[in-house]
Amino acid sequence: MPEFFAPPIAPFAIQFDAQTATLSPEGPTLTRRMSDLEGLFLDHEAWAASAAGDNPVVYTVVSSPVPETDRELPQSITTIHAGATGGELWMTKGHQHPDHQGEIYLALHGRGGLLMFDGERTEWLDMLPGTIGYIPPGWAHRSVNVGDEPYSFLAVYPGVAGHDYGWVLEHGMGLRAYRGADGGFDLRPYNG
Ligand code: PAN
Ligand code: ZN
Repeated sequence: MPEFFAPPIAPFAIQFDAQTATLSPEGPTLTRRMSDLEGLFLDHEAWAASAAGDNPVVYTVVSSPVPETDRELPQSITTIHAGATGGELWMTKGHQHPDHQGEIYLALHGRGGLLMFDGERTEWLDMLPGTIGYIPPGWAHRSVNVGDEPYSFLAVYPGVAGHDYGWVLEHGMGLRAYRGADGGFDLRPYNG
């Protein structure tokens, strides 16, 4: 393991390419396939058929080598492929940060949306290359690819943040995004 993985780490530069959505050096990459997204799409049968079929990669998350520890500021690039399951656009699982930490996203490539839910209020931000989306403390967040090519964004978050995925399974996200007419998309209530 390179020395800079262990805190405290020394200053260093990361080469960042917005077009290819890559970081160098890079840390671990997480790959989420359809089978990893159980309970998230409203159309469970469509999800199950896809997960049991070709089980496509829905998104990947490549991390920088900054550790997820207190006082560090790790970064990652998420790339969500274009697609829909039961009409619902491909998306990340979505999570809440347990101690209500804030986060910023910078859209890099493609067309996306940043859905946020604080348990009562829902917000949707259109994310086009160059858009910074601010996620205030206490807002669960999920990203959606609303286009027909991969959607990539950079995330920067406190290393102490942690990821609570159970919160979204319990509370939902307020809205869901569906493929619409003429290349657009529709936002509908979470439960149908
Ligand atoms: C992002 C997300 C990333 C994947 O780096 O973790 O987009 O989404 P899920 O974690 O919901 O699967 C972030 O918000 N980090 O805090
Ligand atoms: Zn987050």
